[in-house]
Amino acid sequence: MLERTFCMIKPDGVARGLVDGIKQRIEKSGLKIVKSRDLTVSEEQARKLYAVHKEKPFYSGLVKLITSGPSHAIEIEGENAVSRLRKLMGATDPRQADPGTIRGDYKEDNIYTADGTMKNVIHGSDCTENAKHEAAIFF
Ligand SMILES: Nc1nc2c(ncn2[C@@H]2O[C@H](COP(=O)(O)OP(=O)(O)O)[C@@H](O)[C@H]2O)c(=O)[nH]1
Ligand SMILES: [Mg+2]
Repeated sequence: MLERTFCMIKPDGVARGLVDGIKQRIEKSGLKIVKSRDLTVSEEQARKLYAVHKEKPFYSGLVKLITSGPSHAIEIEGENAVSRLRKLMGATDPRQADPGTIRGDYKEDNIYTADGTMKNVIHGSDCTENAKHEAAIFF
């Protein structure tokens, strides 16, 4: 199925200069970048993006991290784009992410911020419905 998905290089990834390298990996995998832009995520956008996590203990740290500096939003198109991007990203916890994945290869020595929020470089939608919803927040 030809699908669109959404991803965002989070402030920790942008601050480390990983935008171009990550975009090259996405394109090299055969996925097409159809839109991309720099932005700093607002509180309101963060609350929309992470609405499903609002009851989690790490929610406030998540909102704080994603709004902490410049991010880079990307919309992607390709056959089975959602699952292909998730595979390319690797596991949520970078310590569990396989070598060759974005989160695995760009893992920091200390994956936690001072207040205990997990840094994992990139967000990616988990289904086409959420991809559409998330892309509409940022494009
Ligand atoms: N501190 C902490 N952060 C987490 C944990 N699980 C998820 N997160 C963060 O919350 C984000 C959203 O979680 P989730 O949707 O489950 O993972 P993703 O879809 O792989 O990004 C993750 O990318 C992490 O930044 C956790 O157990 N502890
Ligand atoms: Mg998720």
